[in-house]
Amino acid sequence: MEQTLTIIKPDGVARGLTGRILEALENEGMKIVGTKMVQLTKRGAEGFYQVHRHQPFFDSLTTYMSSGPVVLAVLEGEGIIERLRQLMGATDPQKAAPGTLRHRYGLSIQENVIHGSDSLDTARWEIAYFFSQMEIHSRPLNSG
Ligand code: IDP
Ligand code: MG
Repeated sequence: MEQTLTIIKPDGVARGLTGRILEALENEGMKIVGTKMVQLTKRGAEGFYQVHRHQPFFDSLTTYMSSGPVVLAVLEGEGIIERLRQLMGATDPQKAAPGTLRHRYGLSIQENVIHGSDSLDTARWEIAYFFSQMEIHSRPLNSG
């Protein structure tokens, strides 16, 4: 079954939006199969966002992403990668469609409340960056 990684970013956790965002995901039928709160180090954020290392916003992005705790979650379901991206909305909250999480809660193009993997390969890599197999509960207990 397809899986994706989501992150409630430091601005979302700090503003007390964790519950509301997880509820919105579950209301859309997205199944949470792993979750934890962590505070990234600057190095950890740089590793996670290494594809953006040549972008002008890289230093600012990784400073922000390591500025406070984040809530990580692995979501599972058919077409979950694209479904999450749709629910998140465009990177820039000002351009995100009404009803999307970034439109509702995003503060700026950087502090845009939520991350979602953008492809199958990225999702696999991002999930493995943060979660061990034992931390992902994609099958019912006692299923063999
Ligand atoms: P995405 O999160 O919608 O996939 P990406 O282009 O992958 O967007 O960028 C990763 C993250 O980097 C964004 O979510 C946002 O936090 C930050 N970011 C993207 N573009 C800019 C920018 O132009 N200025 C500042 N931060 C940016
Ligand atoms: Mg991206």
